[in-house]
Amino acid sequence: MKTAAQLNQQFGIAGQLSFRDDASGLVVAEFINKFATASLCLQGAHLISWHPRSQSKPVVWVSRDAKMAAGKSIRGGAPVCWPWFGAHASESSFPGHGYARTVPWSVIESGTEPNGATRLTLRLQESEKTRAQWNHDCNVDLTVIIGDTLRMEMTTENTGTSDFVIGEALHTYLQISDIGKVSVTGLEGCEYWDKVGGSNLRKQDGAITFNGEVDRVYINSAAECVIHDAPLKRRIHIKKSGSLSTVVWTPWTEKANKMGDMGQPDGWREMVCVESVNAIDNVVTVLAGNKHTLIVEYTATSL
Ligand code: TA6
Repeated sequence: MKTAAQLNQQFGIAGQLSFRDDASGLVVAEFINKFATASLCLQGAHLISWHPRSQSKPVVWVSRDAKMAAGKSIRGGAPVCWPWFGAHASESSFPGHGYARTVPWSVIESGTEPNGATRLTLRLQESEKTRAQWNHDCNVDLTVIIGDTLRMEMTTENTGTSDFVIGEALHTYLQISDIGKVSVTGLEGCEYWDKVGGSNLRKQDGAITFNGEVDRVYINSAAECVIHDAPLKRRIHIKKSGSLSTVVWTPWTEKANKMGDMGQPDGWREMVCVESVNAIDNVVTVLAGNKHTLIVEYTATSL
């Protein structure tokens, strides 16, 4: 693993992108430009925060109780779920949502976009540990572009000689005023697996509103979603490609209290997850020698 000093020398961009050694022992990339500020932990290529200058509050939520530690996922931000989503199909001892978010990633490129946004690309570092859970020849890269829009591109390249199937997600936590005062549109009429109280296939009727735990995997939809947040006088647009599932999740009180890191006592009320996913009916077969890319763009607009 490179030190922050080595990364600054090779990939730092004066006045835009720097790397620091966090007290946790992890390395964090700090972004600052005319559009926004953001931070990203190299472990898991985990975007922790994104705050466009046009917005009074950050758009990506991170728990005030979030802990950073080697091998542990961070509560909030945009966790990378890969190479499976949810529980492993057969190995209960394997981590939920895959291992990508808790292993080291290395920086492979940085740069400035023509409009002044800041770009960083990282690659998952394979190890005996990852191979023990996923024994396929592949590269997994994540590119983040920090601007007035946050763009994230996750590419899986099958460098082997046999096809393989992945489940994946950018499991992003969005900052809102209060879960009881927002709605999510874009998924009207869409079928979803309702994970609350089992797993039942249902159809979305109208906008999504929240008055209890919601944990839904919407399937066969490439739709753009919008979070409508009147108290914060904003909408958050979530536009994706290469993804046919969308997960909408709030733990509500009981689950949040059990999790213990959602920002006691009610930090969970200030976030909703709208995740760009390929899961269940929409897992992806990556043919030998081919690539698959999931792209999502987040934009906040003021009302
Ligand atoms: O995406 C929703 C979900 O699968 C929920 O069921 C809940 O488990 C959430 O992810 C958080 O998972 P994590 O492993 O980050 O605690």
